[in-house]
Amino acid sequence: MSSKLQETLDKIQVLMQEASGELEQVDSMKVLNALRVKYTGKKGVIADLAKVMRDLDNDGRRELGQHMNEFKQKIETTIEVSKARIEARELEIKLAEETLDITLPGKKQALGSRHIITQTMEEIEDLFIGMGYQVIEGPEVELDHYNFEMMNLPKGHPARDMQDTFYISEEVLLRTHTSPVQARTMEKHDFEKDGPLKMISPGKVFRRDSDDATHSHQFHQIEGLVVDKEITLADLKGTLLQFAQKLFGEEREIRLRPSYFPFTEPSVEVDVSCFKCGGKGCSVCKQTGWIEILGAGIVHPNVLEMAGIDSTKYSGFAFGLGPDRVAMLKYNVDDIRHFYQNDLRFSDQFKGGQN
Ligand code: FA5
Repeated sequence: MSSKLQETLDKIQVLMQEASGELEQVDSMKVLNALRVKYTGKKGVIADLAKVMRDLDNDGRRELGQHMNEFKQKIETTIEVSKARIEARELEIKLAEETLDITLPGKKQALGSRHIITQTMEEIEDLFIGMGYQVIEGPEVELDHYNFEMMNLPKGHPARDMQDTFYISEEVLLRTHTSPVQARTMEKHDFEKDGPLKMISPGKVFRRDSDDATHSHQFHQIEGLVVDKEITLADLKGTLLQFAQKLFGEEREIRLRPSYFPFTEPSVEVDVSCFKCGGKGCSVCKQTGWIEILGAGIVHPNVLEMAGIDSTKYSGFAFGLGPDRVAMLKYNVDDIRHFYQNDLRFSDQFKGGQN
C-alpha cells in the first residue's frame, strides 16, 4: 500500500470521527445544511479527498473508493438521523408554544333577552289566541279617516282632545290608539264567509302626552274586537274576567265602571282586584283595592255602519288595554319611563320573564 493511500485512509478515519461529533451535536437545520455542504458539497471534504485518486494505481483507487463510499454513506446516514432529530425537536417546541389550556375560563358573551313589554304583550296575545282570537296588525302611520272618523270622531269632535295627536299632515298622523285596526278589519270582514269576527291587534301608539311616571309619548296597546249576532256586555265581562284571572291569578275579580268613548256605547273602564293586596287596599292600588287596566264597551252602531256592517243584525264589544301599565302593575315597576331608557340594570331583571 502506498504511503499516500495510507495517509488518506488515516485522514478519512479522523474525518469520520470529527464529522460524527459535529453532526450528532448539531441542533438547527441551518447548521446541519452547512455541514452537509462542508462534507458532501462540490468543493466539500469528500470531493477534496477524491483528488488523491489521480496519484494512485488501480488497486489503490479501488481501495480508496471503497473507503470514501463508506465515509460518504456514513455521513449521509448521520445527516438524516440528525435531520429527523432536529425536526422532532422543532415540532415539540412549536406544539408547546401552541398549547391551548382548555381549562381556562372562556370569554363570557352577554346574552340579550326580550324586552319585558314584548314578553307581556306576547303573554297577553297567547291568552287571547287560546280563546280563539286572531292577531291582526295595522299601520303606525295612519290616516285621520281610520284613527278618528271611522271611530265616530268626526273632525272638530271635542273628544279628539282626549288623544292629543302627532299630525304628519292634515290627513296623516301617528295613530293615537290601536282602534283604527278595528275599522280596517271590519271593512274587509265577510260574515257569510268568515263567520264571527274575533281579533286582537297589538302595537305601538303615540300621543303628545308629556312624559311622567304613568304616561309616555309612545306606548303600546292591545285592541280587542268581537262582532257577531247578539253580543252583549255580559260577553265582554266574561271575556275580560277570564283574561284577568289567567294573567293575574284565578282569585282575581273585575269591576266595570261607566265611562265614555265615542266609539262604544255603553262604555266602561275595567278594574281588576289588586293582585298585591287581594282587594284590602295597599300602596299599589292606592288603598282602593282595584286597579284600572283598560277601556272597553259595546261597539257604537255608527262604527259598525261606517264599516259596512248592519247594526240591526250584528253587535260587538271592543276593548283597548295598555300593556305598559299591565307590566308596571304585574312587575311592580313604579315609572313607565324605565321601559324606554334601555338601562341594562333594569332590563336584566326580567330575563326569562321572571321578576
Ligand atoms: C283608548 O285608547 C281606547 N281606544 C281604548 C278602547 C278601545 C276603548 C276599544 C273602548 C273600546 P285610552 O285613551 O283610555 O283609550 O287608552 C287605553 C289604555 O292605554 C289606558 O287604559 C292606558 O293603559 C293606556 N294609556 C293611555 N295613555 C297612555 C300613556 N300616555 N302612556 C302609557 N299608557 C297609556
